[in-house]
Amino acid sequence: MGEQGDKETRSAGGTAPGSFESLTRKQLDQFAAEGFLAIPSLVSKAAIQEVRALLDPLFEHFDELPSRVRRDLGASDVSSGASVRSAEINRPTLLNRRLKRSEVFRTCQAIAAQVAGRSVAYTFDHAIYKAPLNQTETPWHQDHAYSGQRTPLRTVHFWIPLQDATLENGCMHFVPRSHLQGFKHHARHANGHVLSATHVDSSRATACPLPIGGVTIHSPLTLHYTGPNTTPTIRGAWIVHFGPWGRAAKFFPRMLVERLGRPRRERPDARPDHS
Ligand SMILES: O=C(O)CCC(=O)C(=O)O
Repeated sequence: MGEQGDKETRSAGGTAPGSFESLTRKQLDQFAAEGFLAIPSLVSKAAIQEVRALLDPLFEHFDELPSRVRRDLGASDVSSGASVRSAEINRPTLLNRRLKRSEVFRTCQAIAAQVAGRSVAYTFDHAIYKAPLNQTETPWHQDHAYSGQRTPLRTVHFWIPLQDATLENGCMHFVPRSHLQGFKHHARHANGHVLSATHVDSSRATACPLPIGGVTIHSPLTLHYTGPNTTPTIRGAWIVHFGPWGRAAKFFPRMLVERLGRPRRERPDARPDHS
């Protein structure tokens, strides 16, 4: 994990919510240079448990959620009737608005503003619960592939594990500096909603195991991957994106033209509004 494991953070003083800590200059430089950052202790265990208590009930009733918000990223095809392997809920903040008032959300938004160097607002979130003991990996990809835009939006993406994240249960991996190498071609998985970057040199990848309370941050062009969950317990993660202008950015005339000008097959249907 090398320097990515740098624990140095400093207090931001009285303006911040909860246990907010701001990034150091070194961490900001590291993010800009590498395209990702692992922060081993951003929030308390209690703050993560607050999120888990809001997300768990949604996953307990996964089959009853509207089909447009839930997917099994591990299903081999759309018609598979097998038990869910990698359950994804899109925009759980719409299903439980308390998520946006959580300490974790507010802390990540404050950090995103620091990274972006300006105020930011929510653009997208999803949550993924990988079932115990299954072989579902989340393939290498750039989040930008799901956006439907040609120009990457200047968003900041948080991956927030809901327990310790380990090599065994599917922690995050990144290809350092891949955000500087442009947009890669992605192939669509047979199930219709998972995209996978082709020609990734993962020999340079960095794995980012984290204790509970830690997060990783990456940019829309940073190549990333999570491994299968080989442990006997669920591996949960909440993923939240922030950007300048928030969701309004997608509706700027230039962005609309880009989206609508793209051939239908290139537009995302996997994670609506993923940016
Ligand atoms: O949590 C995971 O397994 C993968 C999440 C991810 O890759 C993403 O949100 O882009």
